[in-house]
Amino acid sequence: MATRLFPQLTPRAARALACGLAVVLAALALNGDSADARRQSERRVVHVTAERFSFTPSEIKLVVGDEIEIRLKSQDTSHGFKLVGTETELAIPKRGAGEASLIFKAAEPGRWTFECSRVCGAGHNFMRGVIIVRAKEKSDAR
Ligand SMILES: [Cu+2]
Repeated sequence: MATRLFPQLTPRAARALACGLAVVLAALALNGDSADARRQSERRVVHVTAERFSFTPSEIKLVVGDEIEIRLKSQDTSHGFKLVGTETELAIPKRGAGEASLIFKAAEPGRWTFECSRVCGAGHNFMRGVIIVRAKEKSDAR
């Protein structure tokens, strides 16, 4: 009897254990998914002010997977925003004439320089900033 019972119990116990593991793994995966979804739905808006001859902030720090909206406005004359090495370039209207906006997706780690693309005066060539994207770490999981 014992020899028949034992082999019957073992697969059931194994199945129960496997089920428990699967549930834990599924819960982990779900947490990861919902955290990502939450980050996407709460797309951060970064306000950047352009002014002779700087951008404020001039450094934007992101983590891979982040997606932000950059809203640019000027405190004086019209400026431009060019993401060096890309096709991205837009005009920033002069003060009081509205904002320019773009979406930036941090797909991979790296540094992206941006600069003013509209000659705005003597310090125009120094008018730049950088977007720094670092790799996602386990401690970033929320
Ligand atoms: Cu300029």
